Amino acid sequence: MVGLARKTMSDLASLEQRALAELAVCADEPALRAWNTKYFGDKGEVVAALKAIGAIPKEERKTYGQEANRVKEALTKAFEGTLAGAKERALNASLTANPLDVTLPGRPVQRGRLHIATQIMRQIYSIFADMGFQVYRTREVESDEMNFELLNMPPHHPARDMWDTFHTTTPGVILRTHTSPGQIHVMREFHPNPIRVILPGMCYRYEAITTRSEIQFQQVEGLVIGQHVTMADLKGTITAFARRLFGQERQVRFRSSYFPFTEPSIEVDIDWPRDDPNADRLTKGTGWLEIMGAGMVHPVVLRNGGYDPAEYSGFAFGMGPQRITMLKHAIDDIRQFWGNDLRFLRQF
Ligand code: FA5
Repeated sequence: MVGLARKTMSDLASLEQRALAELAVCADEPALRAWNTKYFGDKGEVVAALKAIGAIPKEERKTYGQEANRVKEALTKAFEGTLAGAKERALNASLTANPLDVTLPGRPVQRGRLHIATQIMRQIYSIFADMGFQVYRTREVESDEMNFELLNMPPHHPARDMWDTFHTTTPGVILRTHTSPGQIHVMREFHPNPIRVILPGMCYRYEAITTRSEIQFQQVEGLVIGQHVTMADLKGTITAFARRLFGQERQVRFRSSYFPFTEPSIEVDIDWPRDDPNADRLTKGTGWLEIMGAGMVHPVVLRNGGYDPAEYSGFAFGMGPQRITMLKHAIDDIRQFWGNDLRFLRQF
């Protein structure tokens, strides 16, 4: 038994020498990994030597065990040191082969931005929010009844010619031509409370596409209903809005007009700086630019929304943010808005 233990002790000594000698000639990381498997893998030699502890006679087991563990520690330490050295050599070699210039400027991160249409909508929301208006969204696919009839345009009313639309395959279901049908939705939901909302959203018209007209465009509708709402409130609200958006020095002009759902109806113009080189072209020589249609809500529409015209009155307005943006930024073709040309969009 003593002989076996002694032999095993000398095996440990030769195992250590052999392992260290092989480690010394490992040239790179893969070679080191192979060495590690040979000695420390599941069937590795060091692992086997440790497993052998149990088979050593009791009186020698302690000495053998201590020696086996010392060899294990020594080899582990030697392996880790050699591995760290190999990694550092590999890193240095790659840095020398592909030098890294830390003084080079970084690659700029491409930053996105909001579409110009979104920017102007947010500007409009914020101006009206300051005046106590809520944003109310309604559907883009509407019934003929909502888009026309309840807004005081029965079938065959000549005013329908102003708003030719897209029809769906379901009779009486159309794409809305303006945000005004939203007025009926709001009134029916809010009745009998007072109302102060804006209704933004996409509208659709079946008309020739030109530099000023698209078949798809945004509108922002406004609706105020209360018990003593007058034309003075309409004029004050719109003037405050126009000056916030275009500049405090702007003059605002109200012209009489016609919409079936308002009475009286008006159109709103702002003056255009005469020193602007585009002034003549934009204003057709008049010095004034139209920004929206508006008026006092027609009694028929109030009634259709559930409000008694003897008790309630209100005003409404509707504007086209694309046309307004064209004025603000001297954009000469409305088709740019949905054309997805980054050269155009990046300017804003
Ligand atoms: C209307 O649509 C009315 N519903 C506005 C209104 C609301 C009046 C409430 C009174 C009370 P109009 O058809 O003029 O009106 O359109 C309003 C705005 O939408 C226009 O001034 C214009 O800025 C914009 N717009 C109309 N058609 C187009 C189009 N094809 N392309 C781009 N913008 C358009």
